[in-house]
Amino acid sequence: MSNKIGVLVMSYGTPESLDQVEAYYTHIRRGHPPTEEQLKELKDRYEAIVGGVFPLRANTDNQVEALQETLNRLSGDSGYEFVCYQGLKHAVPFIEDGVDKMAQDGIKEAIGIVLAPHYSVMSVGGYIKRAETKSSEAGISMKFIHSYHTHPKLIEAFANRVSSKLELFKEAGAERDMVKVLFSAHSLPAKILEMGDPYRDQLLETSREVARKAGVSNWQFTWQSAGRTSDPWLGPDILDTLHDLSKEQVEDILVAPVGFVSDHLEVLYDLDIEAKTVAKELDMRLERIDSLNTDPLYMETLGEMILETVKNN
Ligand code: FEC
Repeated sequence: MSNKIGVLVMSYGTPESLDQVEAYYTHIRRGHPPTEEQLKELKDRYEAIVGGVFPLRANTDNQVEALQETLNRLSGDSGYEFVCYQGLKHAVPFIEDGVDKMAQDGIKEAIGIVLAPHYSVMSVGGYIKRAETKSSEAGISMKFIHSYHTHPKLIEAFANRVSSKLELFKEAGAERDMVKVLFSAHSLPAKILEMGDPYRDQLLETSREVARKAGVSNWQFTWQSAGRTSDPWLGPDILDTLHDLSKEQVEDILVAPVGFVSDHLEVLYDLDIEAKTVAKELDMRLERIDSLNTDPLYMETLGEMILETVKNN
């Protein structure tokens, strides 16, 4: 008889339509509605990327489906059957809805994983806290994966993407070593460093390993997508980094947003529109590596982390 394990696959979440942006933004702001101006600015960004379509929703659906297939393939005849449930941080189905669904299906044992490789108490920690509270109420025994930022298959997937985009620069006549590879991730309030949070160090480890695997020596790390609040956020921001690099006569930039695993607003707007515009003004060429989405190496990273957690318990 197979032993059924629930997998709560957690991701950021996105609205389904422009008229849901206000509720979504209010949720991100912990119940404080945005001003008219903030709301308009966010809607404009969504409209700019794909005319009101929200790519993160389909990407998360596809990742959850691909992970379930990968897990059941990798687990072979181990006697485990994995069933994946989606739980989103800021949109339906919320994390709590995913846990409820597991309970309705009679799941007693589960694993929680977030579609973000690096741990911060303010990011992955927040997902886990909500899932932990709800699963203990529902009588489900749930274990969590906190990070997987140096998994060899994750590093390989990012390194493959860096190498293939560097080839494009080469074809266009730029020497490989002259292209500055900028690893990036979502900024967080700078106070996390005083709290001894591992987020920044984990991101630097991923960047170092991807650079090593892709044979890149000309790289640096930069932050992106800082929130619009009065607290200081981790920097330098990518737009400032571009200005600094331009002063150093750098002409070719490849951005590798290793803190993200999907195509969504922070990649399609903040990098593909905003950063590209600044680079153009500075007379630089800026390209971005493709997002992982359902890359089999990424799915196997998640699958192997989950199987290891199940087997170690
Ligand atoms: O495509 C989409 O619809 C969603 C794109 C999206 C992703 C994402 C990932 C992360 N965030 C993280 C931290 C914060 C903090 C705040 C914050 C605010 C926003 C806003 C939007 C937004 N985030 Fe996000 N984030 C995405 C979208 N994020 C929209 C609100 C407007 C703005 O500031 O741009 C500040 C909250 C506050 O005001 O208190 C903090 C982190 C990640 C990466 C890890 C993860 O995926 O969970 C960290 C995707």
